[in-house]
Amino acid sequence: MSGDKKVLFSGMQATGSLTLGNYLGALKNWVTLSDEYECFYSVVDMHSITVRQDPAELRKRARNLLTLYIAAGLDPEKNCIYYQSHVSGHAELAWILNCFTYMGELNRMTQFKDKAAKHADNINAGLYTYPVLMAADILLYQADVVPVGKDQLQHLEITRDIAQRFNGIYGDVFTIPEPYIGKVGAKIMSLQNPEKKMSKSDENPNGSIYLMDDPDTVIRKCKRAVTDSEANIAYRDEQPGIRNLIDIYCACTGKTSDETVREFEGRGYGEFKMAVGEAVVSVLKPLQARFEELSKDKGYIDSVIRANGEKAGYCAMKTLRKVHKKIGFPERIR
Ligand code: ATP
Ligand code: LTN
Repeated sequence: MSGDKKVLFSGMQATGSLTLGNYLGALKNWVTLSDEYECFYSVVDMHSITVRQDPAELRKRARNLLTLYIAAGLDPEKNCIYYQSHVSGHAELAWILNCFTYMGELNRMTQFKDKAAKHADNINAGLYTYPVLMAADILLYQADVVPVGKDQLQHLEITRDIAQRFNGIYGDVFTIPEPYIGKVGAKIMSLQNPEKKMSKSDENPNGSIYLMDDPDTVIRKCKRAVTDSEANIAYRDEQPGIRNLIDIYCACTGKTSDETVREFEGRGYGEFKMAVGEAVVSVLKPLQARFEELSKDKGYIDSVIRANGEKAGYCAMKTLRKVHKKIGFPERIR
């Protein structure tokens, strides 16, 4: 936003415990991209309250998530790691963009339909306009690129539509963002149902590997992963369970699916599952150690929160001022 580098924005909700899917599909790519772009990584706590949260729990999870961003390798000196709720510009821009979004567009959002079905007793307006807040997050920082898992593509598409509509009326105000989908790990599936994505809100804890799971739990979950009766380790649609395990193995080891299939040719599922479990443990162990260490350093985390919150607020104001002017809000008298 300020230098020559292109801008990257992404965020994660502070709901539930992060899964291996969140790590391989999102966080890991964030780290890879962080040198190339000027990055904003937000803990999107305002998105979390679209479903009911326990306040103490939300606060704790938000802090853990912010700490985890750093533990995963994001340097808070180089990347703006902050809480969405600390920058009021998100809510302000979201309101404005609400007035440039059609109900017809929001009605098509599959995440809304899924979550409305799951929380039938609390289908609130925030849940419905969630994609507009997400658009505001991205457009506020004039992001060029937004790394997300495949499930978020529809929200990126609506963000682009809203930005183009706004620009069409007022001239070039917003950068039109592009999604960035990683090559491996873009959609990690549940270990118990390989047709369903691994999710932190899954009721069955055996379907997801959590980033804080201990090695025994990881190995046990991998061993119990649902596969098939083909007794053949191949990367194909007809064997979604095995394909998912290959994806996980590749994302953890950096190997390709062809290499993996060759490596395990003629070997049994039990042996392969064990190798997948070990590969996952080797990724999670250093991450957990770093997280523990950082969690103890309250002063350091607080300083990151303060400095980066201010930086994000400053960048957000720049865009907001431009937007206010374009839409005809009266100038502030200083
Ligand atoms: P929930 O199921 O509670 O809605 P979630 O696990 O889908 O949560 P989000 O906070 O919505 O998590 O997602 C954070 C990021 O992780 C997003 O970029 C999302 O695309 C990515 N992601 C989530 N689940 C997976 C998955 N199974 N595979 C790959 N990427 C994922
Ligand atoms: N909707 C996303 C989280 C999210 C996000 C964003 C991701 C909110 N704002 C901006 C990328 C950019 C989710 O549920 N995973």
